[in-house]
Amino acid sequence: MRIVVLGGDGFCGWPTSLYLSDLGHDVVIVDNLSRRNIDNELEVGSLTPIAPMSVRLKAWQEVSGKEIAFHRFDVSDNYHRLLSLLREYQPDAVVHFAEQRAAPYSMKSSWHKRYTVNNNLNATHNLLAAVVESGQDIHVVHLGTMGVYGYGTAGMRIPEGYLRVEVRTDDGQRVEQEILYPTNPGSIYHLTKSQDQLFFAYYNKNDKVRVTDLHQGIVWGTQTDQTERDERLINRFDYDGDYGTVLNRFLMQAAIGYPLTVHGTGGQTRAFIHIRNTVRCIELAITNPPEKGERVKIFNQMTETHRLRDLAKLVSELTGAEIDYVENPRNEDPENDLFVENSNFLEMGLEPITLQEGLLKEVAEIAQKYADRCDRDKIPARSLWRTKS
Ligand code: NAD
Ligand code: USQ
Repeated sequence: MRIVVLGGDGFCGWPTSLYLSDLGHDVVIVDNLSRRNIDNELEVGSLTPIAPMSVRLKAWQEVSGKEIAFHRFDVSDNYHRLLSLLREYQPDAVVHFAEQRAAPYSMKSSWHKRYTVNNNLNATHNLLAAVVESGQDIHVVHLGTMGVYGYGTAGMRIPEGYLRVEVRTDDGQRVEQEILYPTNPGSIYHLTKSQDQLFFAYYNKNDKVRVTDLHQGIVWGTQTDQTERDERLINRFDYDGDYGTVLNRFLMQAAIGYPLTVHGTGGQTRAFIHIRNTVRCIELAITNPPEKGERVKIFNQMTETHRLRDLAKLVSELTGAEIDYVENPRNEDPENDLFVENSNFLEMGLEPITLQEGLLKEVAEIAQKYADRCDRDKIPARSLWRTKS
C-alpha cells in the first residue's frame, strides 16, 4: 500500500513509519518538526540521542534497502501542499499523528492553549477537506486518546467509541440508538481530540470519508525491532515535566536515583500500551479499513490499566527507587476506576506486551544507558492547570 504518515518524526510516528516500510509498504512522511522546536522552547531534549531527519532516513535506507520520502510542512497551515501530495502520490491510507500531544504543554498559558487548538483542529480539518477535494477514497487513520472519555464510568467497561442508549419518545415508546460516547476531556489537548471526533463523524456522514479513530492509552517503551537496528534510528524518549509520560518518567527517575514523582495520592487509574503494540495496531487498522459508507470505526488502543500508586510500587520493587507523593499540578480526579473494552484489536490478532515483560529491559537498555543526558531540573511538572484565585 501507499501510506502517508503525518507526524512521522514523532515518538509514535517514527517507529510506525519504519514498521510499515519494513512490511513492504511504500511510506511518505510529513512533519513540520514542531516537536523538535518545542524542545528548543522548553530547553530540554529527548533522553535518547535522536538523529536529524536526513540522517534517520539515510540510516534506514542503509539497513533496510528501503526509501522513505520526507516532506517538511505544517499540515495545519499548508493546505495546498497537503492537497498536492494527496493528488500526486494517491495514498491508500493517511495515518495522522500530527498534533500537539502533551496535556501539560497545552495548559501552560493562553498562548499554549491557542496553539494547541489551532494546530490540532486545523491539522485534522485540513486533512479531511483535502481528502474530499482530492476526490480519492483514502482511508484516514487517526491517533486519538482514551482521555476523550474521561477516566471514570459507573462501573461499566468503556465501549469502543459508541454508547448504546435508550430514549423515550413523546408517545411513550422506547427507542434504542448508538451515539458517540459523551466526551469528558480533562485538558485543552484532550478537548481537541474530542472535537476531532466531530470532524470525523461529519465528514463520514456527509462525504463518506472512511475513518478509523484509535483511542490510545499512554504509550510506554522506546524501541521497536526497526529502531533498534542502528543507533541513528533510535526513537525519542521524553522525560520532562511537560512531555514525559508517567511510566517512562518513572523508569528514567528510577535509573538516575530520583524519587518517583506520583501526583497526589496516585489513585488515578490510566490505560497503557507498549510502543511495539502501537505500531502493530496501526498496521491492523490499515489492513482492516471500514467499508465505503460505514460509520467511523473507533478502537480502544490499550492493553492494560494500572493505578499510578501501584505502578510506582512496581517500579520501586524492581529497582529500589523511592516514591515521592508530590502535590498534583493537574486538575483531575484524585481516584478513579477504569474498565476498558479492547476486544477489537485482540480479535484482530494483537498480542499484548505486558509491563512485567518489558520494564526492566527498558530501565537497563534506555534509561540507564542515557541517564547522563538527563537534566534533573527539567523533571518536575510545572504546568499548573488551575487558575490562581
Ligand atoms: P509527538 O509530539 O512525538 O509526535 C507528533 C509529531 O507530529 C511531531 O513529530 C511533530 O513535529 C508533528 N506535528 C505536530 N503538528 C504538526 C503539524 N501541524 N504539521 C506537521 N507535523 C506536525 O507525539 P506522539 O507521542 O508521537 O503522539 C502522536 C499522536 O498519538 C498524537 O496525536 C497523540 O495525541 C497520540 N497519542 C500519543 C500517546 C502517547 O503516549 N505518546 C498516547 C495516546 C495518543
Ligand atoms: N503523572 C504522575 N506523575 C508524573 C507524570 C504524570 O503521577 O510524573 C500522572 C498524571 O497526573 C496523570 C497520569 O499520570 O494522572 C497520566 O499522565 P501522563 O502525562 O502520563 O499522560 P497524559 O497527560 O494523560 O497524556 C498522555 C499522552 C497523550 C495521550 C494520553 C493518553 O501525552 O498524548 O493522549 O497519554 S490517555 O492518558 O489515555 O488519555
